[in-house]
Amino acid sequence: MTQNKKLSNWVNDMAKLCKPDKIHWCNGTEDEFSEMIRLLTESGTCMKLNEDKKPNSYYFKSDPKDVARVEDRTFICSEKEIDAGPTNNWKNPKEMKEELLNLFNGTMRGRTMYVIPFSMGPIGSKISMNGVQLTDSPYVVISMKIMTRMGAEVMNKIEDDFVPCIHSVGYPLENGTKDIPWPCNETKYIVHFPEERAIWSYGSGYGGNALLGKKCFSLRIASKVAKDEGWLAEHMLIVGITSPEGKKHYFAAAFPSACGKTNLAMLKPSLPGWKVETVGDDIAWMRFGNDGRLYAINPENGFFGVAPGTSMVSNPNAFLTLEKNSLFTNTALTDDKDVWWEGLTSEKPEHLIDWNGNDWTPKMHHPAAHPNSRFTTSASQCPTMDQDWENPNGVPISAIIFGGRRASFIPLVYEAFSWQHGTFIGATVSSETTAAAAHQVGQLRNDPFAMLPFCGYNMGDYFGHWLKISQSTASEKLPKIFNVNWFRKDNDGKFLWPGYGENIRVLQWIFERVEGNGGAVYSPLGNIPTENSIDLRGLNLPAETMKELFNIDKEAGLSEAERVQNYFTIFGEQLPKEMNDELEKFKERFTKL
Ligand code: OXD
Ligand code: MN
Repeated sequence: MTQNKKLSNWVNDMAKLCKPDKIHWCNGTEDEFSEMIRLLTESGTCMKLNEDKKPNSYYFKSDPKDVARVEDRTFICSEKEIDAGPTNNWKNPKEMKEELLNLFNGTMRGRTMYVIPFSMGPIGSKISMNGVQLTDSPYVVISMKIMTRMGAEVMNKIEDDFVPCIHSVGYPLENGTKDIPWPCNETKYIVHFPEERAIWSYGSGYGGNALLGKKCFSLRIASKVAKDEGWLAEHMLIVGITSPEGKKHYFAAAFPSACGKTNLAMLKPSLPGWKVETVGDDIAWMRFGNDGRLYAINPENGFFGVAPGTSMVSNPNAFLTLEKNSLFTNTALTDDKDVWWEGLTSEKPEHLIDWNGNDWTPKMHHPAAHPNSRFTTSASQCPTMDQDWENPNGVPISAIIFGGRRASFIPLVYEAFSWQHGTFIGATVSSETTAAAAHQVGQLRNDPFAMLPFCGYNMGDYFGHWLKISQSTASEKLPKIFNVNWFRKDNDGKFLWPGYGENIRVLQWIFERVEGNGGAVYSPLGNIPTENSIDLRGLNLPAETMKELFNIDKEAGLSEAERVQNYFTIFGEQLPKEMNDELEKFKERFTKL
């Protein structure tokens, strides 16, 4: 319970609407966690994993129709349609509220309504923000306990400026309906009211659709707050890099979903003497400090990482993080009650239960784990967490890195000529799609700043906000901007760059550039490393391959310009003039090539 009138009135109003049997105010204790696990085991939703293999860890299988974020059901309901912009679904907020009031009417019948007070960012920090999520899903309660700072301590700090987040799986238990392991609804709505700063989510129990602190709050709502208040809420990992000489810089990097943000955040460097430490793997909130530098915090408290591809070889630090006290959803299950996914071991087990609950053998053609299967685990368990990862003032950012999956054209790394050019690079990020959202996989789609599904207002205005923010400080204090592409392929479709721990070689070059060293030469995309300025010692990479990784093709550049020009037309009047200026310069540079 709470003495906070605004909060208790809201909870009472929502309870009247949703009609739960009971209300439970979450305190975030271990006892509460155990009770949720008991309930989830009873309803057949979860299974305890082998204590010797994965201590205190649990396995979940979702409904096969509830496996990823649903972008086509995600809405930004600003008062004016123009403020949602061409990249978001919009509906008039009054009409949407009416629809939602109908859907939520009685949606929690036969269930408990859980009240989850949570803080995004360290509790009590000036940069943190509080929210309260109401949900009828105990799976959400335990996930929010891992992913956010949640419970009684936050409740005591909550004043009137919390973000109300209401969530229901949309499966009431009325007239004797029995519960099922993964209740959800065919109808799904993930709705944001950016002016009111409120979130309503209906029909899904999975990931970003249901754990409302993550994408809904920390990106869609926070990006709008950030625009209004003059800071940045970004889809970025944050890492600290220390050189063999003991110098340290922090980088923030934006990549579209499932492009290896978690791997880069926990990278195990292949070059001796270099150290990479983790601040965050998905979201960065950044503000200018008194010294004029940009400081970032990770608002989250855990990782909701893509399981397939994660192994002791590809990402040992993630693997060590998830070995205990973790939740696994939609992975496969081994005969001795451990989890398995594609890429975990070089040899596939003889027999598994796949994510659909069916017998599976290596002869079968479909993957045993869903490509968007996930682990949910506490950041504090990660062996590479940076000593300042919970510093309420954040860490100073020296470089911002963009990137995506691009089989061709985009070189391994290049550096922006200026902040304005860097904003253009961010605005033109595009990537081949993955399984993180429900849509076709492998298509090239524009994903500006990797924020396409996460920007809570007009994307054209967002570009403008990036341009404007640079005026808050002296230009030499701004982070330098870079673009990387780990995913370039040769003519046979094979990756040219080994990736993973070898990416330190690229980070080293970026580090040197930030320090004012590092060889760079002009290219029409931006400055690229001079020959030999990327340290390739110990890596058997033919000189030809390096050439291909940096090959910049005139025709491809001109057709990229056309692609970008077409894309920019969707922003109409909202596209800042500077973006068209940069496009013109881009064209000119390629024309001259
Ligand atoms: C995520 C995503 O879950 O971007 O982080 O889809
Ligand atoms: Mn993400």
